[in-house]
Amino acid sequence: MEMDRRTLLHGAAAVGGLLLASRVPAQAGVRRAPGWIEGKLTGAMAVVETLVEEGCDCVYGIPGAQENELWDAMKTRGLPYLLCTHEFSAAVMADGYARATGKPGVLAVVPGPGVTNSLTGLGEALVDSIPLVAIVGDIAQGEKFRPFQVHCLDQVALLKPVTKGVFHVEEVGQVAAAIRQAFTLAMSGEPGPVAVVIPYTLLTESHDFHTPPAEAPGVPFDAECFRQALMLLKETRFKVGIYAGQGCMNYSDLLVQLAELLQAPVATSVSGKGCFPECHPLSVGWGYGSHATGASERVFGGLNPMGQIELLLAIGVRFSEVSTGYYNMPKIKHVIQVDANPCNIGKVVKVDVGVQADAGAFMSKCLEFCGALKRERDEKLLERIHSAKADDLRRHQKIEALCGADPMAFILALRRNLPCDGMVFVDVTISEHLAAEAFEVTKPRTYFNPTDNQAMGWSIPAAIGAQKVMPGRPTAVIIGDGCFLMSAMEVSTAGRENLPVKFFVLDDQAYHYMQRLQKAAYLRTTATILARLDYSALAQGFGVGYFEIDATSKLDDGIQKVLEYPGPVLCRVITDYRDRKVRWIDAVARRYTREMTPAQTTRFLARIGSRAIQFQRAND
Ligand SMILES: Cc1ncc(C[n+]2csc(CCOP(=O)(O)OP(=O)(O)O)c2C)c(N)n1
Ligand SMILES: [Mg+2]
Repeated sequence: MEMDRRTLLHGAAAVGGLLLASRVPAQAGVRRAPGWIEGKLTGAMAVVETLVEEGCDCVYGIPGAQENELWDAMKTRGLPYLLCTHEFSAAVMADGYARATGKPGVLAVVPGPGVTNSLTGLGEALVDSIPLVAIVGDIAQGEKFRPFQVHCLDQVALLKPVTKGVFHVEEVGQVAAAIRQAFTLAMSGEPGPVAVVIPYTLLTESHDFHTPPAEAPGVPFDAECFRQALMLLKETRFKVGIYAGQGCMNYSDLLVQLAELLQAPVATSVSGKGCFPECHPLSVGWGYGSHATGASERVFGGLNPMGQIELLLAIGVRFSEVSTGYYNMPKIKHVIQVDANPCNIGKVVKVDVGVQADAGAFMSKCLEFCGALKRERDEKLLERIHSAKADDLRRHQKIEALCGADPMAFILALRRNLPCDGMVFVDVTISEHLAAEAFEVTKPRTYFNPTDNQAMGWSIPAAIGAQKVMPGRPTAVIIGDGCFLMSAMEVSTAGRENLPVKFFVLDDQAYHYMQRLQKAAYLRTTATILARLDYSALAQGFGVGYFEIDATSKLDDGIQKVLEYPGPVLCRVITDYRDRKVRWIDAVARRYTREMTPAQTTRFLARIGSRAIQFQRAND
């Protein structure tokens, strides 16, 4: 039976030595040690004390009758919080916080609509392996239960499919331990979201707490498989290439050392962008294959047989649909896959050796064998990467827009003007694929994209969530006008709090992404035209600054002005996609077409044929 994503993550949690409990046992033990939650506290105070002990810097969400006690306790204790406009944003702000800091993000929502609104954001975190702790105030349960309470949905059942696990607290004495276990589970093995559901009546009850610190989350190290991997890596006759993902995000230095030791070109997944500096002479940028950068295709195989990699070392990376352009990567003779979650290993690509290990532990161990692994500096390889990257840049620099701004020119201009430690949040616009190719990322945790759930509207709350705890870090959003319409109200939060996020809206009055997919398959577009918005009036309404860029030639100047503006800014970038080639779309279309059955192909060709001869094609 095919395992679903949640089952896979459970696998990781169980292997990490932590068993998921549906009922949290009361804790007892030694007193007064650091990290303990001690003393007579209400349930709400115990939640807050535990959050403080776990290093939480901000709670995102919206209060309600079932959680007011908690919000009041946060205020009393001085735990920072951020009120958002919708619980989708609460989950996504916590997600942005987690991606930017590396720590679990925390959201607090009411049951019923609070929970259902948050599900899309939690789902994004689940499939993108982002650690979150969702605190849900439930309706009264147990002796206090009454029929037909407001928000009386089954919160636990709703949360289960979009989390690694749900803890349902049944007694006030379990509260602190439940929050602790949630943090541990969120971070153990492959990270992910965890929910703690607390009936609101427990938040006002008191208890004498003696809750110990939780065990640090860990990942087992498979020493035997490491030995086998080492043997393969020592085979200098195989040209080796590294494919690195989000699992490497904390270990950029180790990855650089390992790549230089092995003289291996490095490609990353989309969510791995930044774990290896893309300005490094061994970097080929994002992905490997015809959907990704031209440099990766030339160096990893496909176009140039001389460049063919024979041994792929995949570290902390899954071969997901988006990053691989619908599983479009070239086949590589030998593969070593290293992952914290053993269930991810060999799932998409057949591997010679799979090593369950934390990426950092694996790379550190490899570096202990530097004498045996060292390869000669490969001038030819470095030259090939250099010239392939120069070719890519020349292609990117070609302006295709006739009116308005060229989207690729915008991406290059934003990169030129945003400092390298600035954070950029890229939404589900077709430009996400242009940015993945051309937005050069040199530092970890500076480039963010909702990769595997592709939740439109994600970038606005994610950027606000990160900016809230990273004052002084320049923060930009790249969002299409369609995605903007999904979460635009959240711009008012940036306005209210004066969080200086710069929202660049690529306005083409259409779902261009869908138009590209539809035109290729149907020779016409359906349901893709958007409203003409008055962005200036919106900015005024949200209480943020406003700028407009209407030509490619005005990009640098316009972006500089936006970045220099002291507060949040809505910037409309009038965008002309024209027929700019998007390698990802073309590769996915080719791959998809190859997989059609003969009957599907016949139907497809007949439809295309009949529509091609229509004088006027009805769009939208
Ligand atoms: C919540 C959600 N609904 C629908 C989709 C499908 N979808 C992906 S991209 C897209 C259109 C994006 O349009 P826009 O934001 O204007 O970006 P553009 O490509 O025009 O730059 C749609 C409808 C999705 N990914 N997520
Ligand atoms: Mg659009």
